[in-house]
Amino acid sequence: MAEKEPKSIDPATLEMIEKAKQDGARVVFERAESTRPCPIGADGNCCSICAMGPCRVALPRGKEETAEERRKRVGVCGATPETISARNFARMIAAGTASHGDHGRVMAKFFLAIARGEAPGYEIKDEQKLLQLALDLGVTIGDRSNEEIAIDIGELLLNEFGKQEGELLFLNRAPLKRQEIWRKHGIAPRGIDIEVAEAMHRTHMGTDQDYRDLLIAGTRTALADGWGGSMIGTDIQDIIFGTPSPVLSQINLGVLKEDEVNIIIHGHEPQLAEMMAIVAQTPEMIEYAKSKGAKGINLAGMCCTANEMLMRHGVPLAGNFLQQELAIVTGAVEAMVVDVQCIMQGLVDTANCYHTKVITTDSRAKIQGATHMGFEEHNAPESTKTIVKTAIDNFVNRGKNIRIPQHKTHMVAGFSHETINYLLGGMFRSSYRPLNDNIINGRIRGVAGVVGCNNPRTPHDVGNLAMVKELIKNDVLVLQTGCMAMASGKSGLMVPEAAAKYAGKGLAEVCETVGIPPVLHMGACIDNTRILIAATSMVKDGGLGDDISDLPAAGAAPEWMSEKAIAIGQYFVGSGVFTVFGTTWPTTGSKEVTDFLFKDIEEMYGGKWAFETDPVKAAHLMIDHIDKKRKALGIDKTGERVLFDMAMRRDLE
Ligand code: BF8
Repeated sequence: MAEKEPKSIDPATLEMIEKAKQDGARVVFERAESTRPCPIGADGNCCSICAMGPCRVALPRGKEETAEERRKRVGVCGATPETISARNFARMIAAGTASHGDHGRVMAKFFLAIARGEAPGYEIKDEQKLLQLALDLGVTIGDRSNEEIAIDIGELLLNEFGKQEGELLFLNRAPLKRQEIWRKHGIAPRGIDIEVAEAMHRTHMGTDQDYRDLLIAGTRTALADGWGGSMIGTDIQDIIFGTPSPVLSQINLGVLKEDEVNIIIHGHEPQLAEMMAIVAQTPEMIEYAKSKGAKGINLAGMCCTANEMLMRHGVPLAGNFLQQELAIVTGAVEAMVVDVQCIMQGLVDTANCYHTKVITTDSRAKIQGATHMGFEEHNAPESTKTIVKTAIDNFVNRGKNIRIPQHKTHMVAGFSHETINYLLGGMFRSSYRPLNDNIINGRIRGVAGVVGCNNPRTPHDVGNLAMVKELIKNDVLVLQTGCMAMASGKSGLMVPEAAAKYAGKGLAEVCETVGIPPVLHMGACIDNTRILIAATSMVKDGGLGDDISDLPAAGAAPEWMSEKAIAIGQYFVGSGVFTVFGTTWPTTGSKEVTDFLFKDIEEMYGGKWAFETDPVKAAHLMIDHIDKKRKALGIDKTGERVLFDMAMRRDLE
């Protein structure tokens, strides 16, 4: 990033970066300046998996090497740059899959606890989705209670983690052709944990030392995330907490309130946040807040826990990943309550400059210097009340140095797969047919998933905004999750009026007719599985080929930073999707590995990676791919609008 380039496109973020400087508080933007990335590690050329190293096998940039020099450019054990690069990449996938998998496992256990009456305060909210899942999994419904059915489902899904043989149950949700591809190439995952464990074993010193083999095993591991751990998480959360439907809310640091107790919930697993939404609004807690001089309690979200709360309850979002410390810099946050993943340790240091309490709640994610208050799901209302009271008690400790940026934007979220189905087709004939028809007739050029994180190595939210605007201007409908969805929300792209303002004519017409924004918020990162299911539904509704790889569709993460993002990208590639990442690429140090991921892999799985730091150019890589797929389907003549009758659709199929 050039020195003078603004660190963010978001005025609230810029305002708080300045305030942090004035207050002497350190935040991620400053740390990113003082700690530059290691160029050898960034390219995937550093091997640190044993004590003979770390071995750095980088070829100095711009240098040509002789065959002899190349032969010698290996680690102490002889590991080649390809092995080292592929091993590092596979380990990123394993870590991402483990994170989503552990989230899914906790949800499966929680679901069982609810069904067995061991988690008072929670219930099964979406009976329809429960019964649909029972049908999908072959669980008997009959005249059994929801709880009895849920116990069978919960046990089946929990078994997916430790399963040693066979295939994951949800693989059969994919198009048949996709399932055949997975089987043919030996990448149908057996169980979730075994794929993660095997990936870690393969990447141990002296085990798998064939880069192609490592990357193939990595793909199987990633599929255990997308069609396993993450999908289990999404489905169970919908059943317990409700499947999202459109909801209006607001986003950015301006949602914090000067005269109320501000509690931020941050992380990924929503069981505590769900209970907090109830407890924080009880008369008892509101009265308690008033007794301390506050007018009420204001709950706001950060990162993916925020997305979960937004999607189901319309709880406002304080911001995305790079804004977590900046919320504290306002001086108005009584408690930052965190669970797991994407929680910066720097929060504690920032909080030390203000009165904010950083409260960890999960036994797997403690932070030195934070207050740990373990959340007990078996005693959820009481344990949540203790946390909320701690936040209220802290209101009296606020200093005078309070500044809440006056920036917040309206957004509509809640576009689950079921909701899109319903909005497009109506309650009695819900389907993706109208979407497919509008793709076939050319009003909509294609569909793009733009997801992922923020990364301080690239200006905050800039890549997302440029890419998404370019896509919708070119009639590409955009589906979003995670921190990129929040970036679009802040920029006003997630309201229906955005269609007329930013979308191309065809996409705008469809959005206006259906009443949806041109950019749809589908949830947290774990909910990227909703995009897999939406893509599968498009295939199944006909007219757009017989596999996900045939769809005029593409994926991107312009500002990614986490290992979870690599796992997600790899499961999209392994599901047949062309996927473009920005900011940095972790295998640049090995041409062979990069070529395999960017070219060869397409012949096997129908999907491949690309890397492009310019978001507009990246958008055009996606559009070119979409056009290529349109041409292959014979629907590339977008000039005239043709109304397809059944016979014509059958011909296309
Ligand atoms: O899982 S998008 S920064 S918050 S990793 Fe993290 Fe990235 Fe945000 Fe959600 Ni996803």
